[in-house]
Amino acid sequence: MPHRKPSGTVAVPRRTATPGETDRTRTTGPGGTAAGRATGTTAETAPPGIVKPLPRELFVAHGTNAETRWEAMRGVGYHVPEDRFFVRDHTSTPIIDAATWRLELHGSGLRAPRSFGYEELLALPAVTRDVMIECAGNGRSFFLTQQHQEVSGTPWRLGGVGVARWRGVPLATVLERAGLLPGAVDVMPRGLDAAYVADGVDHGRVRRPIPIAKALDDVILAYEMNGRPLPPDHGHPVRLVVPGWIGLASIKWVGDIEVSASPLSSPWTTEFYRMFGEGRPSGGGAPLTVREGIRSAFELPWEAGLAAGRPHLLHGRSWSGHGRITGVEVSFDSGATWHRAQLHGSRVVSAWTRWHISWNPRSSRNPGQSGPHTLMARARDEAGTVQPMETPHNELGYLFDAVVRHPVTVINV
Ligand SMILES: Nc1nc2c(c(=O)[nH]1)N[C@H]1C(S)=C(S)[C@@H](COP(=O)(O)O)O[C@H]1N2
Ligand SMILES: [Mo]
Repeated sequence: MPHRKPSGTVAVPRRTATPGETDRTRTTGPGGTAAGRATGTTAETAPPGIVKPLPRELFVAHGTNAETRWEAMRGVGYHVPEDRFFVRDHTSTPIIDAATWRLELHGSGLRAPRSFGYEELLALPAVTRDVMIECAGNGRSFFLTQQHQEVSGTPWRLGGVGVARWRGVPLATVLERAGLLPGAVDVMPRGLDAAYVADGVDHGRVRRPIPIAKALDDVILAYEMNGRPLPPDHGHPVRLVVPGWIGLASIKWVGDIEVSASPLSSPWTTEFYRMFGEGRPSGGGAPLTVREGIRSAFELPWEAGLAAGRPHLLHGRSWSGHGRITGVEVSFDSGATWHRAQLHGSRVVSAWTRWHISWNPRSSRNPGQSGPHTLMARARDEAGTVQPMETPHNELGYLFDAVVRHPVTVINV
C-alpha cells in the first residue's frame, strides 16, 4: 500500500534531537530497503536483522527494533498492516522453514513429550482474534523528555504498539492434545532466535513463563497475521499471542514449550520486566504481566505542521489495559481547555479505540496563533481510569502512560 500523507499535514524539521532517534535513524533514508541492505549499500545505516523494508516514512529505527510512525497509521483502518507494524527483536529475525519446523512440548507437567509440525497445527480447530501487541517499554522516551527522569532501554515514543487480526490454534488445544497433567502450573515458550547477550551475560534464548490458567484461557499459537502467513519479523512460522499481556509474553518463532509441575522463571521475569527504583522492592516489583495503563496517540507526524486558518480533522487511537475506552478528550492549548473527541468503530478490550476531532488553528490574519502548539489527548476507560498527567518513575522505563505532549507547528500559508 503506498504511503499517503494525511491531507493538510506536513512533517516539519525537528527543533531538537530527542533520544527517540539515533544517528543511525537519521542516516537511514527512504532507500533503506531490504534490497538495499542485501547489496550491502546501507549495511551501516540499517538496523541489523529485521527482514522487511524499514522506509523512513513508516518507521523510526532503534538498533535491532523499529517503531511505527503514528502518521503512518492515518487511513490504514483498525489493523496495522505488516509493512508498518513495529518490530521488537532482542537479537535478529531468524528465517525458519515451516516445512521442517517443529514445536516440541516437554516437561513435568505432561504425560510424555510430544511434538507438532506446521501442517498438523493448521489442521487443528482455529480461532481468529483482534489483539494488540504492545512493548512494555512503549512511550519510554517520555520519562526523559516530559518528566526529566533517566531510564534505560529502547527510547520508544508511542510506536511500539500494533493491533492485528491473528489466526491460530488455542494453546489450550495443543496442551490438551499433548497430555496435560492436572499438576501443571506454568508453561514456558521459547523462541528459536539467537541467545540474548547483554553486558557480557548470556541470558539464553528469549522465554518467559505463563501461568497455566492464562495459557488455557485465551493464548493463541498464531500462524496468520491479517489473513496471511506470519511474516518472518513477526514470528514465522508460529508465535504466541497473549491477549492483554505485555508484548514480551507473545514469544515469536516459538520452537518449544516447557510445561512444568513446578513454578518456572527466566531472566525476563527476574532481571528484566520488573519495576526497579526508588520506592520499589529491592529486588524489583513483581514480574510484569498485564499491559497496565491507558494511552493515547495522535495519527500525526512528530512533530507535525498544520496550516493556520482552516479546520483539520485530527485522528487518534486510545487503549487501556483495564477495559474498554469510554471517552477521549483533547487539548490544543497545553492542557488549559479540553474538548471531547468522537469515538468510532470497534472498542475491543484487547485492542484500541479510534477517535477524531476537528481543530481550526485560528486565521492566518492572527499571527499570534502561528508557531509551536502542544496537542494532548487524555482517555478514560470503563473501569474509571483516567489517563494521568505523570507516570511514576521506574529505572527500566516500563509502562509509561501519562498524557503525551505532541508538538505541532501552526504555519501561516
Ligand atoms: N523469540 C522472541 N520473541 C519475542 C521477542 C524476541 O526478541 N524474541 N520480543 C518480544 C517483545 S519484547 C515484544 S514487544 C514483541 C514484539 O512483537 P513484534 O516484533 O511482532 O511487534 O515480541 C516479543 N516476542
Ligand atoms: Mo517488548
